[in-house]
Amino acid sequence: MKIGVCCYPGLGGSGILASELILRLADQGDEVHVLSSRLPRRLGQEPLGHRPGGGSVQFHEVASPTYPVFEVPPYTLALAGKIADVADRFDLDLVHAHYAVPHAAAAVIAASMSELQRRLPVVTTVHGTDVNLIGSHDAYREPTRWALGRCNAVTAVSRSLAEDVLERFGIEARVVSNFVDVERFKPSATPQPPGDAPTIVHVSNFRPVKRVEDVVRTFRRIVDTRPECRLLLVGDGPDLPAAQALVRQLELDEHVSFLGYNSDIPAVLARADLLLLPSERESFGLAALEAMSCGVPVIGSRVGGLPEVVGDAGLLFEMGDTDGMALGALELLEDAERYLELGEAGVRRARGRFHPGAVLAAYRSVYEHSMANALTA
Ligand code: GMT
Repeated sequence: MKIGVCCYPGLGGSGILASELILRLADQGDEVHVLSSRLPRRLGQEPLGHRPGGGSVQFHEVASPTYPVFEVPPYTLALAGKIADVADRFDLDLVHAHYAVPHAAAAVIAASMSELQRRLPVVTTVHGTDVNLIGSHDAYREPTRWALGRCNAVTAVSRSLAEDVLERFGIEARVVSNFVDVERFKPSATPQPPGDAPTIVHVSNFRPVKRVEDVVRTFRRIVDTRPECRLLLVGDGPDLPAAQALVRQLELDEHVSFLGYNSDIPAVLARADLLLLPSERESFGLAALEAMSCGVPVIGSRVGGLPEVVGDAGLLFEMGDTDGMALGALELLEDAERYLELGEAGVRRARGRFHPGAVLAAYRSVYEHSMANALTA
């Protein structure tokens, strides 16, 4: 198949998931054309062009030229133009947009612009805040509803998010969950209970929905009982300064390290003892799945798709219940048997229902249906 994929290039989960999907499609023989404002970070770590399985990955940069009249360059228009151009030049079979705002609208406009002899099918995967936060903002809600309604298929990364799309936009989405690269994210050695100085990790883009300050508060409670614990904060984003200030205020400097984005996340997780994810929203929680795949139990909030992902591989609490999370973490750190059970459950779930093979097959079936229904439309 010849597939165009548009996604955000940063280290957000939607860009990571899109990149992992792109690489796997190409490794199964597909010709994949990536459209984004810059090369997605995850793709930058891999050789592009021809891939071992006979397929290929080509990157097409979407430039939004500025002009003195513009206060903000119109990226959606530039993206639509680029998708239509690539579709016509390479005779694309389909476009897959990741994160609806504004990729779904750009892809739908491109499908109308394209000079292909047939209609270009559009599949959009919604990832979370493109539906229940920014996508529901007055400025974006109606264009997003319009665009999703014109896609040949809409997929959602969890049941919880599919319910949100139905409730907010009246659109049925098929659930195709995210997956994890179980070869990169794996336990370091034979599973062991935490040692004398447990390492707790949080990985995120430090946006307000992640409640990074709750991570620090929860950790403070843990350190009150287990002063030898360490916290590694991985990632970067707007709430980083607030997190740094709270670490100083709660006198945790000696216990906390800020690792930024350039750390080797699979290696950090493989050495971790617990992952903390106390988010306000989480349509899926890719960081939780990555930790589970490494055998690391998750302590988090019971929101959105997190219960579907974590299942019996962690302990979830009411959002904001930092005391509960701290107590849960302390209990697990003390109970080797239960700790190992949760860790094994995580590895089992990651290698079962969240295995790349199963998810890829589901996306292929969505692509085939979309191509068939575009022909009859
Ligand atoms: O929706 C977002 O905030 C951005 C998006 C991203 O690009 O990181 O995150 C969402 O998509 C991820 C991949 O599907 C999910 O793992 C995250 O749970 C989801 N974030 C939220 O729902 C807050």
